[in-house]
Amino acid sequence: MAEKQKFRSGFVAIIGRPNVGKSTLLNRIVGQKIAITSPKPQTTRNRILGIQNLDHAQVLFIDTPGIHEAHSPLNRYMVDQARSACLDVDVILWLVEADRPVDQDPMIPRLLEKGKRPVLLVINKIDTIAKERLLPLIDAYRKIIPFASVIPVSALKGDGLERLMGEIPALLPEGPRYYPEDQLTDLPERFIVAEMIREQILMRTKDEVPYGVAVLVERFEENPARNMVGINAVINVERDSQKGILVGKGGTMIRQIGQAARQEIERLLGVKVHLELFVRVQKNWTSSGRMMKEFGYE
Ligand SMILES: Nc1nc2c(ncn2[C@@H]2O[C@H](COP(=O)(O)OP(=O)(O)OP(=O)(O)O)[C@@H](O)[C@H]2O)c(=O)[nH]1
Ligand SMILES: [Mg+2]
Repeated sequence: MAEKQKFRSGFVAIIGRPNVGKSTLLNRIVGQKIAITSPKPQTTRNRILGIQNLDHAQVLFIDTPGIHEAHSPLNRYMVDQARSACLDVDVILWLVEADRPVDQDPMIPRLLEKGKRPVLLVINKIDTIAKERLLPLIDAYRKIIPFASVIPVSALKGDGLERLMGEIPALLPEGPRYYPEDQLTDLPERFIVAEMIREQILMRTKDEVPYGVAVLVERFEENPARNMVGINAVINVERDSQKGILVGKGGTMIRQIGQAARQEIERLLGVKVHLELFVRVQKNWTSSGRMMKEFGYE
């Protein structure tokens, strides 16, 4: 008679350079949009937990900000989030892009060697390259550090994910189901709402504007009788010029952001949403520890 399969659980960090597709992968795995994504680097600023519930395992994925040379306090905070995530997890997924040469920067390999955890190299965006370019790339990466596995995927299209998912549970320790089976994250709804507003700003602005924005939900009021939620959020920017851009001519930009964000939030919450946005200038907040803390980057 077959022995009953042991239940396994543990943490898996998803790390890599900015923009390689970490958050896209997390959303794919969990099957719901938890983390915002964008074509711009440095989209994710916090650690984001995504829970995958299987019959025989519960895998706790941690999406992290992209690792980069950080100069401002906000950027240092972001990189710290990623670094510390590597220290107390059971498995690390190092995500790289198939359409780029091997990253020669030793920052990530050094971090991985420190962690002493099994590392899976996940080569993402294979939908963008010809198949024959893959093998030389894998060989080149294998020269950097040893990997438990190398798995080519397309987080966008879903290719290779079954293999990736199949390999992870065996690398986790025996353990309990830490979260109820229907829970997909530990993030408060307010946080995800603020992120969805920031995502719309990332999609519509350029240059330094996306990097100078912090969104804070100040009111989140459920009205069950009318089956709706009222939300007030403040978009904090660093400079008057950024406020001008976000408000737009006659308020067109802020209206567009609000409309698009509201639709996303309604999908998330499953109820009608009344969303009001305010733009406020908080001079140079990305350099102020006090203001960063206030905006949730502590
Ligand atoms: N073609 C292609 N594009 C992808 C794939 N995965 C992600 N992308 C795109 O890559 C861009 C960055 O994706 P994100 O998931 O935001 O990347 P990230 O690594 O979380 O970025 P940061 O949070 O800034 O570190 C987005 O435009 C995604 O649509 C993929 O498999 N194929
Ligand atoms: Mg991200």
